[in-house]
Amino acid sequence: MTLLHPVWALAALLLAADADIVVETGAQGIFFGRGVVKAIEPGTGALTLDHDAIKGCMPAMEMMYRVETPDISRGLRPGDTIAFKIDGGKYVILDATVVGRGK
Ligand SMILES: [Cu+2]
Repeated sequence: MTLLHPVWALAALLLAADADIVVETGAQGIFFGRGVVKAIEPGTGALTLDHDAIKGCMPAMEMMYRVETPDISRGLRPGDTIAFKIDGGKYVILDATVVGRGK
């Protein structure tokens, strides 16, 4: 049996804490957020957003979200600010409204 040296155990812990999966602690339920569209995936309409903190769900960050239907992303452009509704547990955007057009 090999015991992990305490220093390496600590390093592993720090690496794990740095992983996205630990940071993006999506909570179950429906939440409302606001963010700037950074990219729109052709086809699926998945949105990369630079979003503000989503109260009760996750802190501010830039990440990609799937959309319930590609229609949600239709008409959006990078730089637009949107208000959105999200299924926090699944990271799926259910609805989005443009609140500010990008330049
Ligand atoms: Cu996020």
